[in-house]
Amino acid sequence: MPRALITGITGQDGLYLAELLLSKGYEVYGFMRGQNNPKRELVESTVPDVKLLTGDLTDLSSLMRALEASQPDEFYNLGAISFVAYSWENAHVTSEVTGQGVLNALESVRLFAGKDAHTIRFYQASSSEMFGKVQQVPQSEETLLWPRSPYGVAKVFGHYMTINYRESYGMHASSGILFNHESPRRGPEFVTRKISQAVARISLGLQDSITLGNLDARRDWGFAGDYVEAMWLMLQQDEADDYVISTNETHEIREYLDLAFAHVGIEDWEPLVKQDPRFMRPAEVDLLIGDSTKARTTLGWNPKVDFPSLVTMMVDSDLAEQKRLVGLS
Ligand code: NAP
Ligand code: G4F
Repeated sequence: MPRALITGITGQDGLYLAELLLSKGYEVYGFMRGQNNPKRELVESTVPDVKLLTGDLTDLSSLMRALEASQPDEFYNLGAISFVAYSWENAHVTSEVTGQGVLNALESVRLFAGKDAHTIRFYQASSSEMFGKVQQVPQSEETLLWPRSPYGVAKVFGHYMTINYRESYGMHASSGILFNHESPRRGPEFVTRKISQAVARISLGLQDSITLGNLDARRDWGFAGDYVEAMWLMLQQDEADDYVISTNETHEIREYLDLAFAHVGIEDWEPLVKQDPRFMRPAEVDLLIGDSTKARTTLGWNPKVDFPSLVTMMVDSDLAEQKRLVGLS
């Protein structure tokens, strides 16, 4: 039975990846921080077969202990402070967790396994946020990185550390440059979920309007369930490498609003959407659109859920949740 260790188990991708690996017969260990973490219950009820270990990406010895306890064949480093807006106000801790946390994870494998470090296949959750002020359209593995946020800068550090450990120590360390991926498990601070939750509440008469920031930004949005499959495929290759994972389509936030409101029968949504500078960013990433040709040809990966299906999946899930919360179902 192969064994996998996942950091970020309490997050959106951690849960989907754990489900995928359990379905493939893996013994799965989840690394989570904190005494009395409020997300523990969610993990225990969603993926009860995952064995939980506590620690923090900023604490090398806790990663070493997790490796000792899990003896993994595969290590998926998904843990990060992942909310871009938060990273300006908390730049130091973001660089420690999202940046140096990657170095700690890589170093823990190297120290733990020594000359056998290549036998623990390592996945780093890199991000399209690294492309920032994009230097090429669409963005591929060859595109120059130009991060626009402390989060993006920290991800660039982690990305190059992963490549460096591959080149310096022969580690099987791959970096997935994933474009935005969403799901009903997305945190409500991210724009897609913020909208799907508000649309559900507005249609049920529980909320009057939604306040957003920049509606002109464009993102290449996919479904998280499809994207964790790409992570797994990367670690099944003989050689470690870097791959862009994307749908290769881009959409404005306005298009997400169009589809989400239309799904609950509201065509004229403009009066229901307010804008507030509070939600604008000091530097914006205006346009993301990926070119995932390499992943499609080498890994045989293809996204299955398209943009309209993703939007309706999220709105339907929030409608069900809101109805349950107010006792309508
Ligand atoms: P998420 O839902 O925000 O999950 C982040 C996870 O990191 C949570 O489990 C969180 O645990 C954990 N974490 C935070 N600080 C930690 C620390 N100091 N030590 C250990 N764990 C810590 O993010 P996601 O959407 O699943 O994304 C997974 C990874 O992919 C992240 O690295 C993200 O940056 C990257 N990524 C995401 C996307 C996307 O569109 N979703 C795209 C590209 C890359 P708590 O519950 O304790 O906070
Ligand atoms: O949903 P977002 O917060 O995601 P963002 O910044 O693109 O980051 C996500 O994707 C990255 C991959 O490219 C990941 F690495 C990262 O961890 C995270 O998962 O914002 C999307 C866009 C931005 O342009 C933002 O300015 O939506 C715009 N936006 C407009 N109003 C808003 C809002 N974003 C949020 N969160 N809240 C708003 O009210």
